[in-house]
Amino acid sequence: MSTSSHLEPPVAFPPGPSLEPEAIENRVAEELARIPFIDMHTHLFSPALGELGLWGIDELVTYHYLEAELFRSSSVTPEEYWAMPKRSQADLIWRTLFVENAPVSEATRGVVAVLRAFGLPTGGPNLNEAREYFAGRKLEDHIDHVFRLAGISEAVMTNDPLDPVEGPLWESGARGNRKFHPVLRLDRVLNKWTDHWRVLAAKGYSVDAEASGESIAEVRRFLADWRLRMQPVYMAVSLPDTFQYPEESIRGRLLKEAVVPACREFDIPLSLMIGVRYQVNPALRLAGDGVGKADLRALERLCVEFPSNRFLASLLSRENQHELCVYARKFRNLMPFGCWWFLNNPSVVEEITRERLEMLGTSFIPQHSDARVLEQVIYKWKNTRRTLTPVLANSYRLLMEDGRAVTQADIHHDITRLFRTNFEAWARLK
Ligand code: RAT
Ligand code: ZN
Repeated sequence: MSTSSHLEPPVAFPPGPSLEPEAIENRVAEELARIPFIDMHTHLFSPALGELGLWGIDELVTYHYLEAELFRSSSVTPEEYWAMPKRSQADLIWRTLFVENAPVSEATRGVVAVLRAFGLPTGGPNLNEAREYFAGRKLEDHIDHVFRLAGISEAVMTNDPLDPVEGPLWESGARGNRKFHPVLRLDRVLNKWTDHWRVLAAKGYSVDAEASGESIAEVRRFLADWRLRMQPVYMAVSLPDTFQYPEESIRGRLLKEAVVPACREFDIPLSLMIGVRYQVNPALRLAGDGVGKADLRALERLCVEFPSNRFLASLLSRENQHELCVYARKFRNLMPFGCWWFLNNPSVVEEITRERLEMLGTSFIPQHSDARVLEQVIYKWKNTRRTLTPVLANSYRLLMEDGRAVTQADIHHDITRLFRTNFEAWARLK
């Protein structure tokens, strides 16, 4: 069982001697392992939010990234699959993707890395031993252990006030804690007003189907109430590839007149995750979304119109990444973050991060895990460290070649900035 700990607190580093070129890669790897990261976007939940928090082997194996892969390698139909109990779904995915085929994809390899981290068999014919192991874990201790193995000190949640299960938990007193920061996620309000305005109305806000009359002011009251209740570190929304701003739509008005002003008033960022083509194959449910290139003029207009707002931005399309860097060079209120979802593969992460370092120095946030199942942070952060070690090392080697000495203190400072303080400063955590 691996017990390696990454969680030494960040320390001020004496500058020290300049490093030899051959030493760079090891020093980068050491600092990446030593500095506890902040995972600034996940779908994990603090234990106070009860059953919402997913963990354990059956959840890991039925992750929607793996469900998408199942349907390519098995003859099971989505309808047959959804009718199965979770345990049988996990057994089928294990057999198909891990026993009958070598698990070489990013998402399947991730499960192998997690099993390995807990000293469990990685090539067994079934999941019995893993099930037994997870059944014996106590959640609070397990969370500490997992965070240590992943090298993270904190995870930022995704909290939906209109979720019929989650909303009432907050209303009856659930809170974030020092390990789990809340985020006010607004997809239902902004993207699905027609289906959800009645939920707001039922909670006592005077809103209507067209978001007319008092609706905008009432949405602001709703945001203010939830800001007090949840203390979110930012507000967030995922947006389609067709997103435009300004836009003659309910979303356009709510964004401009309620959400953006509320973020400014509360001095928190708005996270825009743009580029989803929702439900291109609805039979796959959560795995049914696709990707499309977005028009980043929308982001430009938001940055221009609201210079005193801070925007976190993650773009789902690989084709948007260079443009995002250019916009970040133009607008100091724009913070690119993460290699989101279909981009979180070593080949693409390497390319995007290299480009960002070249264009933005260390003024961006390289990654978030997007973990939906607790133990996923172990493999997702392991992969980030492994992929970024040579990328960062190469930047320092080029710098040395061009005539500037590099010390361990430089490396420590930069990695702390990338994986902690850029986010802390943006979200006013410190
Ligand atoms: O990566 C994912 O799990 C996606 O399904 C989405 O949840 C995405 O990350 C999001 O936050 O909308
Ligand atoms: Zn997400």
